[in-house]
Amino acid sequence: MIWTLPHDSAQAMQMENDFGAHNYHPLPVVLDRGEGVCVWDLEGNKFFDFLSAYSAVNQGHCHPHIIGALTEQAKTLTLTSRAFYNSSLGPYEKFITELFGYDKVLPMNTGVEGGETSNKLARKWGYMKKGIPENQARIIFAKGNFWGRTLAAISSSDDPASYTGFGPYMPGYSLIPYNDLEALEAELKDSNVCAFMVEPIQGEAGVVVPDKGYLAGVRKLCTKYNVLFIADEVQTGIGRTGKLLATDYEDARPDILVLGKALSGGVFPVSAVLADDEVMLCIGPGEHGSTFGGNPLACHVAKAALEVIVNENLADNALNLGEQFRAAMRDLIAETDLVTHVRGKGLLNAVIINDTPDSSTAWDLCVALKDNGLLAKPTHGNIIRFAPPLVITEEELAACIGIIRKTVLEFKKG
Ligand code: IF1
Repeated sequence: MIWTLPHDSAQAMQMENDFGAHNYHPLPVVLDRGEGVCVWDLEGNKFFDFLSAYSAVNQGHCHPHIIGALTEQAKTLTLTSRAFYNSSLGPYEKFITELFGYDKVLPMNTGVEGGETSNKLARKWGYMKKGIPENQARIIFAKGNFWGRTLAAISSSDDPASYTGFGPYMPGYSLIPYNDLEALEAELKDSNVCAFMVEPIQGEAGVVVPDKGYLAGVRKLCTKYNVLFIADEVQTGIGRTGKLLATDYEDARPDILVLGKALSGGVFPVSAVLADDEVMLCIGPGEHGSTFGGNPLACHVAKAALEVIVNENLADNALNLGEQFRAAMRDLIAETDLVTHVRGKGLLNAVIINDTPDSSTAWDLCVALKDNGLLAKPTHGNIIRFAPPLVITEEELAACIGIIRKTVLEFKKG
């Protein structure tokens, strides 16, 4: 077999089409290099990255502190499996549990494995500590949720594009409307409910921000009915929404915290589930894990990625520049009927396009943005998510706002 370097973007796209599964519909651009807020395609064209690999690259592409940790550890020891101890895992576990304020962490790799782990922990806690009859444990989710592509994750989805054709589905899962405390309380009265899993802001649903007080209300109701509050902060965590965690905005400390994506700065698949002993010790030796979970390389990468967030005050930067971005979008809304609404927190924002969800307008606008040097992608039809790396400067943001304004004001619907 031969490694054929594509000589241009057209050939690279053709190769993906010929030899890769067709499980995505990417924007027609072939990225070849990244640094900070910017990426370059094979022809050397430069783009501002306003997707950040779905909030996995909060620290900016190829951050030197993270790459340094990666390369150093890669030359030392990458993977031992958990059949043995390793000299990196304990220090990392101490570091991350102290940073987020939990007794313990269970290290995994992808965000969805973190979600699966949180569901196993909740069920086990339900049987061992809440006295739920065997195999009767229920977990409640919010409509519009997205926590990955596994059979359990799609079993909790109400998006036909996620679950159609993949049944039968995981039993013991129920859905309620997002941002609805009455609907939540009605479900929690069932003593077989062991957990409520929710995103503090729904990312894939289109950056849906709940009412102020919703998360505190979830916390209060879960405490009242002895149900575990699982916060899926895979996309909203690690500084993205202007605080270290989106649940930090309210008195809403989760019983189980799920992290992923920017936990590694987009350098390596790293996820983590944090909980206190009352929950975490319900899983004993040999009951859960993964080959790569807690590997030395991931420990060093994640520690460096978290150091960047804290030492460079990236949550504060997200808070401040997010305000500037939404203010600029509100000004733009006043000048055109193409854009009707902007919403978000920190640097997790979305703009609503004035067209039907099944129209191609949002997609066409993203292609036009690409042609003008900014990468973004629609989520659910007429909503465009704008989420740059948190290292973006005021000057870079101003330039990007200029590109978005120019593109929107010049855009002619197809
Ligand atoms: C794809 C979406 C975003 C997530 C939340 C868990 C996970 C995700 C809140 C699972 C992953 C990714 C998956 C990726 C695209 C992206 C995505 F469009 F699919 F829905 F961000 F909104 N919780 N989201 O957002 O983490 O297993 O992927 O590491 O599937 O194309 P993962």
